Amino acid sequence: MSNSEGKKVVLTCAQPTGRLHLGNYLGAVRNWVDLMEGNECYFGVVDMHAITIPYSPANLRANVYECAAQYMACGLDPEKCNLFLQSSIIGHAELAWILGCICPIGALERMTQYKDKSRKHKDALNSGLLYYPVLMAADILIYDADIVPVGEDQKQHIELTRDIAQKFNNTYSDTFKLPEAVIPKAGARIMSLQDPSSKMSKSDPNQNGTLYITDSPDVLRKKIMSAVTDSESDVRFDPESKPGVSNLMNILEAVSGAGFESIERDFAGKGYGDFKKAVAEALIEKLKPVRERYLELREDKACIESALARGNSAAQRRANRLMSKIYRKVGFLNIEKRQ
Ligand code: ATP
Ligand code: LTN
Repeated sequence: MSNSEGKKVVLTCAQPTGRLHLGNYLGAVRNWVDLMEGNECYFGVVDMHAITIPYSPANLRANVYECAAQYMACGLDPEKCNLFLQSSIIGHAELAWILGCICPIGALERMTQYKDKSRKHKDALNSGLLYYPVLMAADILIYDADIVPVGEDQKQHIELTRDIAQKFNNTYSDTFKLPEAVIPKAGARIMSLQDPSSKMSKSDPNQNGTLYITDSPDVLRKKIMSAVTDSESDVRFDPESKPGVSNLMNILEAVSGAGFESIERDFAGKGYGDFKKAVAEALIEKLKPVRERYLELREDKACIESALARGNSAAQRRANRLMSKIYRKVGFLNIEKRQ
C-alpha cells in the first residue's frame, strides 16, 4: 500500500500518435477505468515518446487533444484520476538522464519494440528510439507507482524498469519501489484483422486491419466482415491454425464477457458470416457511448485543457517529492537560484 491514504498508486501512459484502436481500448484504457475507483491514478499522454519516430509538430499538437478526448470518452474521469501531459512535468527527462547513466546499452538493444520500430524507421533512426524505455522507466518511477496496467507488448519494458530500479537501489540505497505490470486476461493482445500474426496497430500500413474506437458503425462493420479467416467454416479457438477466427473470438470475449466455449457452442453449425456479424454488432453496441461522448468532447478544447491542467498540477506535486530525494542521493547540490 502506497500513498498517504493507503491507496495504491497506478500509473500508465499512451502515446498521442493517432486515434485509439481496439487493442489500446481492450488491452489498456478500459482497464484503467476500472482502476480509478479506490486507487490514486496518474494517466499520462506521453508526447515526449511520440517524437522518437518521424512526426509533424502540428499533428502532435492535434493528437494530444485527440488522445485526451478519447481517454475521457472511454470513461477516464478527470475528477477521479490525474490526466497529465508528459512534457508539462519537470522531472521525467531529468530522471531519464540519471537512469540512462546506469542502464546498459545492451539491455536497450534487446528490446522487441526497439527492434520492430528501428526496422520500420531505418532511414530515420535516432538515439531517442533506443533510449525510449529509459524515459518510460522514469515515467513510472518518478511517481513511485505500485501498479502499471498495460497490454502484453509492454511487459518487457516494465521488466526493464524493475531492473533499472533495482540497480539504482543497489547503487545509491533503497529509493524506488519495484512496480508491478498488470496485464488483462482478455484483450491483452488484439491482432490485426488483415494480418493476425501482427498486433493491431495505428501504424499498420493496411488500415483495414485496425478498428478505431471512433470508427462509425458502418466502418466497423465493413472492416470486421472483411477480416481474414481461413478456408474452414467452424468457429473454434485455435490461435495456431485459426489465428483470424481466434482473434475475432478474443474480441467477442473481451466485449461481451462470453467465454470461448460458449462462443463455440453458439456458433456451432453456423458459418463465419453469422459469426462476424455477431462480433460487429457486439462491438458497435459497446463502442456506441464512447463514440458519442468523443464527438461531444472533441469540440470542447477548454474542457480538455482544464482536465490536463488539473492533472498536471497533481502529477508535478507527486514528481517533485521523489525528485528532490533522487537529486540528493546521486550527489547533485541544491543551490538556490537568486534574481
Ligand atoms: P501502436 O503500436 O498501435 O502504435 P502503441 O503500442 O504505440 O500502439 P500506445 O497508445 O502507446 O500504443 O499504447 C497504449 C496501450 O495500449 C499500451 O498499454 C499497450 O500495451 C496497449 N496496446 C497497444 N496495442 C495493443 C494491442 N494490439 N492489443 C492489446 N493492447 C495493446
Ligand atoms: N511505451 C508505451 C507507452 C508508455 C508507457 C509509459 C506505458 C510510455 N511511458 C509508462 C506505461 C507506463 C507504449 O508504447 N504503449
